[in-house]
Amino acid sequence: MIALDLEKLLAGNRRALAKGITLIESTVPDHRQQAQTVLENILPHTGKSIRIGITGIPGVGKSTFIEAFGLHLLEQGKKVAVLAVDPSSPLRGGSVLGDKTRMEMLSRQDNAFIRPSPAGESLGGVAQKTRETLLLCEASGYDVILVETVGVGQSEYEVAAMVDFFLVLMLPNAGDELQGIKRGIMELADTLVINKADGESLNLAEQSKQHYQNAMHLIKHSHFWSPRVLSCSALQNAGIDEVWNTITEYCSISVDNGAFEQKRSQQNSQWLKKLIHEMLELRLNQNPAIQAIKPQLQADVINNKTTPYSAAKRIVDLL
Ligand SMILES: Nc1nc2c(ncn2[C@@H]2O[C@H](COP(=O)(O)OP(=O)(O)OP(=O)(O)O)[C@@H](O)[C@H]2O)c(=O)[nH]1
Ligand SMILES: [Mg+2]
Repeated sequence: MIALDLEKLLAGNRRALAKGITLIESTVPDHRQQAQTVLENILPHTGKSIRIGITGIPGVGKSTFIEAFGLHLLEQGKKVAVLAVDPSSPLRGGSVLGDKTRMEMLSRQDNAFIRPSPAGESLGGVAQKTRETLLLCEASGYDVILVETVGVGQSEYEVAAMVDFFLVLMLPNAGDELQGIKRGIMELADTLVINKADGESLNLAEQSKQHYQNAMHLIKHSHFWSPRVLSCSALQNAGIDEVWNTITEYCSISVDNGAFEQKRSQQNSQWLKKLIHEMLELRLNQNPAIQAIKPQLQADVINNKTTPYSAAKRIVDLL
């Protein structure tokens, strides 16, 4: 057991929050149990923040942007938490933390909390732990939660599925069509931001903006929101306020028309569904009776001695 003072966590104590996250990230079964109890207790105090996902290719300026954006939010009197979903973090040693130098100012502020991507395998993957950490941060009084991902594999989809607003950062390179950004990502974006719109790239950034504005028209969106295309310079701190204004505008519209709550409910049901699947699969893989008959059934299916349906049914019936 890790001694955790819930009152302190709810009052915004950083050490209590860090302890809570340690519990969530722990692979010790007792800790997992305790973490779930903590989460159930804090649940009534969650949900009040704005959750923003941020993605973009390596070098686009995510860390620099989060530093500038985070500081802007602090100026607005917000408390800001920065989390990361980075599937490659066990190799890279955690993207956000490894980058703390790029968020030097932000990481020194009392009202900012920066947490690197959790490492290691677990049920639901890194995204599961990040979702739970997000809830803890909300209970601890953070008004805005930024969830960063470099977008390897499925991680953009996982992040988009846990946030209210999804931001895709792009480079000012109008010629280079979609810059290796998968089309699916464009469909996830609630707003595209062309970063590095400064110095010699200023014109190029404007061209890119036009290009993407046209491209975004071809993509299907929600009935009340057409994704914007903005430009900014994270380095020179220009255009950052416009990004925030766009997000608050989106939130205000979607809260009013009910889409905000609806999206969160859908995300929760999807999350539930995913966990049920993963838990069932884990049970199947851990069940000795099933493991005993599975190789034979697999061989029978391959040799056309039984159908995949019958084999699957025999396996699942053993649960
Ligand atoms: N000119 C210019 N350079 C920028 C801007 N934002 C970031 N950079 C530079 O671009 C480089 C990459 O920035 P990062 O913030 O580390 O990019 P990142 O997306 O976090 O990169 P990864 O963590 O590797 O995925 C750095 O040298 C930054 O100084 C900007 O607005 N303008
Ligand atoms: Mg970075």
